[in-house]
Amino acid sequence: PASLRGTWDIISNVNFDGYMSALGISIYLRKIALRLKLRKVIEQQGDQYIIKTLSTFRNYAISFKIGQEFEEFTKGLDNGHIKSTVTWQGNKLMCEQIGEKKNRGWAHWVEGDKLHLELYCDGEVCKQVFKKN
Ligand code: RET
Repeated sequence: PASLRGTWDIISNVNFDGYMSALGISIYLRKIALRLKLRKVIEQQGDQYIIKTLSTFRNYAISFKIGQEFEEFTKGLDNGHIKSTVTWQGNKLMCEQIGEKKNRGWAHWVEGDKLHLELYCDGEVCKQVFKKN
């Protein structure tokens, strides 16, 4: 699959509010989050990845190895403790996040010069698209 590496800036964001509601994020924080221009910075060396979500308000970063479960604390999001595993499913980098919330996870993939991200939680799907910076 195409490399996800690089700096990516958001160009569309559908149902971020529904996803954040499913996470149990307060209306106050959701209003702030909805206004942010998110940036993804993805670093990769072999099977090792770092994915940073950057904004003027708050940043969030995860670091993982493909196929290896890791403990994720979603600090500043819903502050949940989850067990996450990232694998390739075809051309998609998929994460399963096991914890208190049902059907939680995400998928990242590249199509042309765009990075696509779907965020899942409890039946809600948020779709974000980023263009290469
Ligand atoms: C922000 C601002 C504060 C409130 C919320 C946020 C959401 C961040 C999310 C990050 C997802 C990161 C992923 C990384 C994996 O590769 C923007 C920090 C709720 C949803 C999927």
